Order: sequence, then structure tokens, then C-alpha cells
Amino acid sequence: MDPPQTSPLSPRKKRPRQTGALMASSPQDIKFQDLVVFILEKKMGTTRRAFLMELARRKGFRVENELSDSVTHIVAENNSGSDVLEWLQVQKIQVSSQPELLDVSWLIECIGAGKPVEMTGKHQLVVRRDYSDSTNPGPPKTLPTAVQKISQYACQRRTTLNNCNQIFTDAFDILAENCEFRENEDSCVTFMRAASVLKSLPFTIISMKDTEGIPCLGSKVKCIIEEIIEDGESSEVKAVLNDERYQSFKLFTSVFGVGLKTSEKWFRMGFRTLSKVRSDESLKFTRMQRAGFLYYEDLVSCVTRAEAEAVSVLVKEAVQAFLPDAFVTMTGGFRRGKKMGHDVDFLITSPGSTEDEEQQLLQKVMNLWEKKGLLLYYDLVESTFEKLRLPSRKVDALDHFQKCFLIFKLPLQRVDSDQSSWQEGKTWKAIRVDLVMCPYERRAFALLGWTGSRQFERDLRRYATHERKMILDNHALYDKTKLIRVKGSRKDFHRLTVSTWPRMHFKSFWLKDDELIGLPEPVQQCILTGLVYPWCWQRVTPK
Ligand code: TTP
Ligand code: MG
Repeated sequence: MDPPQTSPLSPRKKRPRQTGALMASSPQDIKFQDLVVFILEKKMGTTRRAFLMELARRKGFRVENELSDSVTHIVAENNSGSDVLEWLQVQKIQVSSQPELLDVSWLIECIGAGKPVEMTGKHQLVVRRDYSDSTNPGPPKTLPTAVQKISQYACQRRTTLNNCNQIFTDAFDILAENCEFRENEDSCVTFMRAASVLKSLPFTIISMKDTEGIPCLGSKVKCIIEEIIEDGESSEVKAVLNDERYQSFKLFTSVFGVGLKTSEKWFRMGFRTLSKVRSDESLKFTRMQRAGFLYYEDLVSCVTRAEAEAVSVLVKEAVQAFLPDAFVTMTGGFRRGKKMGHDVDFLITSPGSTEDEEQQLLQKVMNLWEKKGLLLYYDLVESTFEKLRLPSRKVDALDHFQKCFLIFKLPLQRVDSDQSSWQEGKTWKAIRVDLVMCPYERRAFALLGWTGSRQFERDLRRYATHERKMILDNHALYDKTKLIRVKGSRKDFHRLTVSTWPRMHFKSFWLKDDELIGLPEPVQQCILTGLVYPWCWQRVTPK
């Protein structure tokens, strides 16, 4: 697990509302030298202006406290171009070059993108010929329209990796994690949903007005957002970060093989550090935990994409040595485009293999790697998959495919990147790897499920259930509105359906296997039913 992310929320003293003397950026912080921004306070207010200035400066923009002739871009809110020119005239300030007059939406987009974005018509403030008429409305606002379209389901939102609201999402991630540690599921989901929707926004939340119309932001969440806007931090998050229980759980669960129960036990026994836990002779560790301690340093340092790619080459080599037609797809966070991960996940499937070949593959790969000295630990979990099982209704249900949780010994010479960060003499790194083996006809569902994120998966299942009357899990998609016929005896029918089958389907129907499972083209099925947008095609098509 990642170490606590405190930087964006690191304690900052509450400061009195500033009125004039704001800190200017130091020259070394400025990334965009050609651009000098001045934000008009008129109709914006002091606090919002100060907040925007700080955000922009943090992103490397040069923002001036005072208007001067070096200013190249004047940013205003709720002012027309004429209003701004009028104000300039009153100030009697000579602006030699003609600065751009822009709506605040331009600066917000720049902050979101972390670099200057192109100025388009919607950003430019309109200057009428007779600009003394100050009743002219400013440019149309763009944010409310963007907000209206946001779905409450993560699977119906485009979420980029460019998070414009990290200051808020870091806070909600910490609060969600704390709730998870306390097994408070409802609050955990509330904070996870809030973080997820904020990550999807194409703009930065600057004021509470910006949160209007955004789903998944209840009153508690909004209070926290408001506090962060006003003070730069949340007192609740601060309290969690200073909480001994949270700190201990964060530390204990960072060990591979240690979950909530063990953390709780160690915490109750008075342990607060890993060194004390490790050296205590009364404690018994599982094989997994022993491996977790042994390779702790490597495992807590995240996996880079270059390392993941290197592992991928070795996984493909090993798998295809036994099943040459196998597809090996990197899933999890790396499939979503993340640059770092806590592990590397792979889905393996082979169109031409028999059930036996499929079942033996992972063990064969383990034996091969053991022989080659590439394996530090592994735990092979046999499949409990049943062809005729209905998809699970639980949004967090685990799947039943055969899988292997392992620690791979990655030779560093296989990694295509700068090795300077590695101390001399280090030739390998321990990497957590998950391998999942799935039957070929289930590959689309398995791939969709293993691509994540957790919130995306949850919402995909909720969306299927509530909006499409379908049930989805990592194995199949089931249309509840279809009458499905049962092939076989009535006994078989009862065995497989009794708990989940809708009552109305109970009368003498015959179930055709391929209607329930292994839909002829499950990917198309997903898309046709609107369960996932076409842009998800990539997510469900094995490469
Ligand atoms: P993870 O590897 O836990 O998460 P991640 O890859 O998104 O992020 P990280 O960088 O921390 O590794 O799981 C990947 C996805 O697979 C996740 O969305 C949940 C899903 N998954 C299952 O479907 N079944 C399982 O048994 C597990 C462990 C994960
Ligand atoms: Mg992962």
C-alpha cells in the first residue's frame, strides 16, 4: 500500500483572510515565463481571488499581486470585457502591451491542465464599442452545463488521469481509508464516491458554487469541501492523520498478508511499529506475512510502468511456453494508464486449451520460475468457478477464477529505465504480481472486472442492476428481463437458480447455456445494452 499521502494536505496554518499583501511566486517556481497573470478582485471577492492565485502559483503560473505593464493576461469573473476596460481606465494604470481579457474559466482550465490552455472564444471577454455600458452581461458561463451532465455512476463518466481536484480527493481517500479500517462501510462508500466524482471533473472546484449539481456530494462531503476551500485543509482529515489507530492500521496493512483482523489484533496488543511486531517472539506469522516482512522495502516502494512492462515480458514468455495461443493482458491500474501501482495484474486466457491444460498452467509457470530463481513467494488459489452459476448480485463480490498471488524476483537488468535510483549492488526487485486464469468465453467479463478501479466496478454493477435490470460480475452478464429457458432436469434447474432466480421465471422454462453464460459476443452485448460506453471497448477487448 502507498505511504500516507500528506503533501497536498500537509498542515498549513490557518491564516486570516488576506486583503492585499499576497506572497508572489519565487522565480524558481515559475514554469511559464511568458505569461503574466493578474486576477481582478472586482465581483470575485478577496478570498476567492487569493485562493485562485495560490492554486495558479502552485501550478507554476506567474500571478501578480498588482497590475503593472508586465501583465499579459487579465482574468475576471462576472465582468464583461468592457467592465474590465472601464476599471482599467479608473485605475489610471498604463498597460503598454494589450493584455488578453479573459474569463476566469480559462484560468481554471489552465490550473486543471497544469499548463496554459488555448484561449478560445468562450474564454475571451466581450468588449462592446460603447464599453461604458456596464449592464452588459459577461460571457456565458461554461461550468453549469458541464455539471449537468455528470452521472452518479462512475462507469458512465469519463475519468481522466489528470485529476484537477487532488486537494479534495486526497482528503476523501484518507477519510474513506479510515472508514475501511473501522469497517464503517457506508461512510467508506460515501467518501469513495465523492473522490471518484471529483476526479472526473474537467475543472477545479474553486467555490461552493462549483459543486452545484454534482452528484454524490452529500452535506457531510460538502462541509469538508467548504472547509478545504476556506482553510486549505480539513480538520477531520488532520485528526485522522494524527490518529494512532489510523497510523497503525496504515502501517500494518502495508505488509503483504496483513489485513484488518491482524491489524486490529496487533493494535490491541499495543504494537505501534513494525520493528516491534517483527521482533516479538510470541507472535505467529503466516507464510504470506513472513514474505511480506522479508521483502517489505521493495513491496512498499511502488511498481513503475517500466518495471510492470518488464514483468509483462517475462509473464508472456512463461505462459506462452506452455500455451502458445494464450492472451496475456496487463490489467488493474496499469491498464487504466496509471504510471505507478502497488502490484501488476495479469489476465490469462487461451482459446485453444482444454480445461485440464487451463487448470495446470499456473502451476507449470510457478515451477518454471522456481527453477529459474524468479519466484520469491506464491499462493495458488484453485478455481471455484461453476459454469452455471448466475452472476453475483453483490457489488464487491470476488470472482471464482483460478489465480495466483505471488512475489516475483524481477532482475533489474530487464527493466528499460534509468537505474540510478538503485543502490549499488542491487540486482533485483521484489514485485507483487497477480495472475488470473479465466476460460476463454469469460474473457470479456473477467477483463472488465480486473481493469478496475474498485469504484468503477462497483458502479458498473449498480448501474447494471438499477438502470438495466441486469446482473453483472466478473464471469457473466445476465439480463433479468429475458425469459431464459432451462435445459436439463428440473433438479438441475433448482440447484442453479433457487437463490437468485426471479420468481416469475420459475415456470417450466428451459435454459440454454449460451443465453445465460458465454454470450456469443459478450463485448457487443455490453455495449448494445448501454452497460458501458463504446469508449470502454478497449477495456474489454483482449489485446
Ligand atoms: P488491484 O490490483 O487491487 O487494484 P489496482 O490495480 O486498481 O490498483 P493498484 O495500483 O493499487 O494495484 O485490483 C485490480 C482490479 O481487479 C480492481 O479493480 C479489483 C479487481 N479485482 C477483482 O476483480 N477480483 C479480485 O479478487 C481482486 C483482488 C481484484
Ligand atoms: Mg493492481
